[in-house]
Amino acid sequence: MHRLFVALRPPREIREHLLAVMGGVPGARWQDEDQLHLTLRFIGEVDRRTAEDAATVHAAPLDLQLAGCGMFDTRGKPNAIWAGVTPREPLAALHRKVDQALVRAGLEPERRAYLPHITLARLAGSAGPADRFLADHAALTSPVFRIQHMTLYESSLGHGGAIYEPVERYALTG
Ligand code: 3AM
Repeated sequence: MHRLFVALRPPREIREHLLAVMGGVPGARWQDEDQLHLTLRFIGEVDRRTAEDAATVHAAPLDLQLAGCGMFDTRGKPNAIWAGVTPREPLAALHRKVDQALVRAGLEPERRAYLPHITLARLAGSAGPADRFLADHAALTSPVFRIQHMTLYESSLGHGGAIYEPVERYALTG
């Protein structure tokens, strides 16, 4: 099964910084370097042309910074640890642009609140507590990094979890 999403790929030094903080949560499945991304909008199973049209939005480059960590849960059960990214507003604006383009193409609008983040680990039910990790990295930060492209990714399931393959890059040229 192939699913599409639009994301930002953090630069190498930021990926290395994130890889270096990973660890210390028993049973967590930490993301590989290849998997690290900041999702702008999950698209799902649509034809490639529709996704490509939606990703062709006019937007300026973004200057971003890592900002703390958090956790997602489903019905009270933690399922992911993530790194926050700031400033949120330009990311949310880009999310809305891509969302609006998808709606114009006939897709349903995103109904979930958008929280910009980079997933660091997936947690199965058997994973140990992440409180210590979150406390240790509550002040996670980084130098400012510039993002000049959006990437259309295809997600498929491999043996070791999701495989995210970049299929197209779009320049953020303002
Ligand atoms: O960027 P992260 O890792 O937080 O969880 C999926 C992953 O999020 C999410 O899209 C990203 C790339 O797969 N995702 C998967 N299915 C989704 C759905 N139906 C979804 N997001 C929203 N709705």
